[in-house]
Parts: sequence; C-alpha cells; structure tokens
Amino acid sequence: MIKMTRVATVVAAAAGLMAALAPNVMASSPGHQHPATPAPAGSSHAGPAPSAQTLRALAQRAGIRIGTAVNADALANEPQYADLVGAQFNSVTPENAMKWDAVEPTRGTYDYTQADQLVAYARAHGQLVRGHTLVWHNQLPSWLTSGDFTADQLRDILHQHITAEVPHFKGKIWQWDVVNEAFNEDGTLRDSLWLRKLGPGYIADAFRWAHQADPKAVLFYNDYNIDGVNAKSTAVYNLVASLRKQGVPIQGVGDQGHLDVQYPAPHDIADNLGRFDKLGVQTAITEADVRIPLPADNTEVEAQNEAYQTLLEGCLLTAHCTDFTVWGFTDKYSWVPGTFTGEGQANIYDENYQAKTAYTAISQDLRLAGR
Ligand code: 9MR
Repeated sequence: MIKMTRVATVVAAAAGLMAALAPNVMASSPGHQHPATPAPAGSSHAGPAPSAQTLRALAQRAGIRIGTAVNADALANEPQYADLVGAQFNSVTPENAMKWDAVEPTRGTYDYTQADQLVAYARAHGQLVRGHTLVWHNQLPSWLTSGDFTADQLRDILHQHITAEVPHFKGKIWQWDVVNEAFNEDGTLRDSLWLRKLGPGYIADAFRWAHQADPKAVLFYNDYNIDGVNAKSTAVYNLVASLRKQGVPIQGVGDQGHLDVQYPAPHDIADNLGRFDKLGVQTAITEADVRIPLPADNTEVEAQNEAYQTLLEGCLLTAHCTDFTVWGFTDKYSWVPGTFTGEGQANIYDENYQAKTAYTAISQDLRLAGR
C-alpha cells in the first residue's frame, strides 16, 4: 500500500517539483561559491514539528530508508558530524571501515575496531547497517596483492575472508555488498585479480559463502554507471538472472549513483530498476553524489538538485527499491576532489555542515512520496 501511494504521488508531482524548487535555486548566492543554504530542516514556521522534518522521518513515511556513508574518523572526533548522522539518516554504510585493507591489514590479523564503533552507533540510533564490501578489486591489503598465490590458495583466501568477516557482524548487517564493481562499461567482466585467477565463478562462490555465514543478511551486487538501461546494467541484469536460476543466494542490486552535472542524468532509472523487480530482487541507490566542476554556478547547482531527484525518484518509483544512500553527506569529507581534479561540492551539506539546496530537493521528493 505504501509503495502504491508513493508511486502515484511521485509520478503526479514530478513535474511540479521542479517549479517548486525554483525559488530555492534562484536564491543561490551570487558569488557562485556555494548554493543558497536553506533554512535548517525543521525551522519553517508552519508544518510538522522539527523532528518530523528530518530526512529520516520523511523517508520513513515514504516507505524507504535514507542512508549515508560514514567516515569513521569524523564520526569518532566530530560531534557535529555524528549528530547529523544520527538525526538525519536511518541507515549507514561504512565508507571504508569494512573493506579488506581495513579489517585485515596483516594476514590473519583482524581489526574491526572502527567498523564495530559504527555498528554500535547505528544500533544506538535506530539505524540499519549496509555492509560494504566483501569482494572488490580495490582497497585490498598489500600482502594479498603482492603475494604470488596460486588459484587454489587465492580461492581459500577469499573463502577465509568472507567466513571471517561476515560472521563477525552476523545479525548486525541489513544488506551486504558482497561483490562490488565486477563489470566494465561494455558489460564484460572486469580484469581483476579475482577474475584472472579464479574465473567468473568467484562471484557465485562469494554469494554462497556469505549466505552460509549470515543467512539473514540481504546480499547485494553493487556497481556504478548502472543507473539507466545500458550495456553494463544489462550485463548485471543477465548475471543476476543467471545466478537466481542456479539458486545462488543473491537478493539485491545496488546502483551506486555517482553522477556528474557535466553529463545528463539518466531518466530511465525506474525502467532499469524495474527489470530487477521482475527478477525478484531488491534494489537500492547505494552511493549517491553529484559532482560539479568548480566554481559551481547556479545552473550547475540546479542540475545537481535535479540529478539527486532523478536518482531518488527512480528508487521511489520502483516497488522493491528499499533505500537511498548518499556517499557521505558533507562536502567536508567527499572522495570527489581527490579523484576528479577541479570538481567537488557533490554532497547535500556544505563543508560547514549547512544543508544545501540538494538537501531541500531530496526532502521535497520524500515529502511528496510520503503524503
Ligand atoms: O569514498 C571512498 C574513499 O574514501 C576511498 O578512498 C575510495 C578508495 O577507492 O573508495 C571510496 O568509496 C568507493 C566505494 O567504496 C565503491 N564505489 C566507489 C566509491 C568512490 O570511489
């Protein structure tokens, strides 16, 4: 029932939404440094009580979870950061703390300190945790990448990794990103350590091992540039269809949603995610951010707001899209400037923890979906 309501409402409201947003965008500061800072959530004169205006309250009414990636150091050291994580979001993803190089920097020596802190924080704040990520080509410890292992040894190492980490968090993880970014843009499998040594079967193995270790966790495949229908998302679709046919326990597909205002936002997200609905798996937007070439002008800020809404609406329009996660909420800790020279301001809060117009845009979509 909730889904039907949110679908109907978002479809009806989508066109009017842009017009509704215009005043916020027009109010952007003329210096092109930052978009306008809307009044803090909950400070409007009319309407619900402040607590009911948070993203998490709005998302709850809309029938989805709203999450953020969490920087472990900032969570531990910056009260303002931690307060916003707790107040605005009802799911969290460790940005780096559950990755292989973080949890097993030396072979056989595990360190879950930072990840455990986030899991405890989440529990205390009524949040679910997305586990991220078990099998990836990146952020592997050097003992693993520089070791010259045979295929059998590497398979044992991967098995050991999954059967150590997943049980450590058993019962505490809502959705696990089991395999991350295994495809190229053209839909072929990425030439990674895993594919080279183990062949394509490593993907099914990873899902089977993760499921054995925590049967209740919802197991996801996660990737970027699979927002709309394209060669890569079709390859993911074919993989999921084939794994499900073989009885491999895969229950979700994460569309990361890293966008850039320089390229058009894909408007067929719901068409794409709908294909996965039909396969019987959940979907989620798992790493949303929208980067801008700096300095940002008003048109780019407006494009950013629309791109965030395009991603969120794609999820809201999909019956089994369960959550929308932003990849960090503040520009203060974004990965973007370190990776894309000259680009930034990709998040929904600025570096001083002021909500940006993208925050307002998301709020408005959630509010409409929850009515
Ligand atoms: O945000 C993460 C950043 O702090 C790391 O340095 C980087 C290393 O590759 O990974 C970033 O997160 C990535 C995520 O785990 C998977 N999808 C792409 C994200 C951005 O690179």
